[in-house]
Amino acid sequence: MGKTALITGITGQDGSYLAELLLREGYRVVGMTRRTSTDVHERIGHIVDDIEFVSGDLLDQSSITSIVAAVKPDEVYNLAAQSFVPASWTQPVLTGEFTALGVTRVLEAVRTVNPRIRFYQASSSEMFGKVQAVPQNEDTPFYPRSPYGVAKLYGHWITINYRESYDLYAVSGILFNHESSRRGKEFVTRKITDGVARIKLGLASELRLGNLEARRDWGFAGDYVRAMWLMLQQNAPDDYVIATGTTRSVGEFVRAAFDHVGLDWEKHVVVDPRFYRPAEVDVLVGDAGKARAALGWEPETSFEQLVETMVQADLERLRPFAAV
Ligand code: NAP
Ligand code: G4F
Repeated sequence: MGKTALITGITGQDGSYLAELLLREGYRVVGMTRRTSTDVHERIGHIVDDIEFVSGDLLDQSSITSIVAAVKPDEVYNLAAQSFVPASWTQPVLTGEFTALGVTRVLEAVRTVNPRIRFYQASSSEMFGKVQAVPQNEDTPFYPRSPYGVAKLYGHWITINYRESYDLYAVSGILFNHESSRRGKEFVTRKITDGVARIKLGLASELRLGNLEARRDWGFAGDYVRAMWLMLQQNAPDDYVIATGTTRSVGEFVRAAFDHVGLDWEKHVVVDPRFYRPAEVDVLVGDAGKARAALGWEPETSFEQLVETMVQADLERLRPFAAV
């Protein structure tokens, strides 16, 4: 009998890649989704018949506990969250409810239903915020700079606390930014590749962005979900940083994306202070040495491949709308 995995956040970018990986590994995959009046299966349309869906919400303890009891998972991947950093300033309480307390609700369900279930928490490099060391690893002190970062830090520590209090196999993956053609269009990489494709196809003339100086350690989401799975296959639970070890500015991503279609970015990009943040994370770069040594994990996709793949996917998606 294959294992059963329960994924919260299965309709998101990471949920879609993780579901694909677990299906390839022979798992029964169950996805928790919240009720919506429209179809949110865009990212998992190609595997929707291979997944079982259950209806629940991070805000609702009883639905989560009932789901864990009914599904009987071997592994729970808690990917659901309010994940867009700017929205955490406009909706700070909701972000705390979803992204912080939601973790406790899922952990409570695991603890009370079956403490042998293995649990993965989607922690974030946003917790390093105003970085206290370069590069950042598992021992770097945290200094979050947004309500989202603060909420993720709560989720990180409650995961460790449940591991230590109840002897759960509960791990926190501290993942640096990871992107793909399935990334939400509000995040900067996808906003850029979508904008570049629109400009190239004559559907737009400018791209308005905020801080071009911010630096991120960008990897490919498909590589990062493999690390999540590996973290739950070890003899003992532990926390890991997952990153490429290289950092690029938003401006460098912009230039690479425009270069790919042979356009001059300076003719199209407009810096718009509306996209500045009340407090910025200036630079992130991770040291994934521990994951490399213990999990055998390495990123397989380069920055250049990531940018090209994303631009190409947006060009193909938008081509039917281009003027002939
Ligand atoms: P995403 O695309 O924004 O997906 C978020 C998922 O959470 C969606 O499936 C969403 O469902 C679900 N969700 C939100 N609120 C919910 C609620 N109240 N109840 C149930 N489900 C809810 O995020 P992602 O990029 O895949 O990231 C996955 C996780 O990793 C998140 O926790 C994120 O914070 C974390 N993370 C991401 C990165 C990154 O670079 N991508 C890095 C570090 C950590 P709907 O479809 O219904 O909205
Ligand atoms: O793409 P972003 O919105 O991602 P951010 O804030 O780094 O957060 C993402 O990565 C985290 C891991 O570190 C995750 F936990 C989180 O859930 C999310 O997936 O912004 C990246 C940078 C920022 O410094 C921002 O100020 O890009 C800068 N930026 C410049 N112009 C912009 C824009 N960001 C957005 N979203 N939109 C702009 O127009």
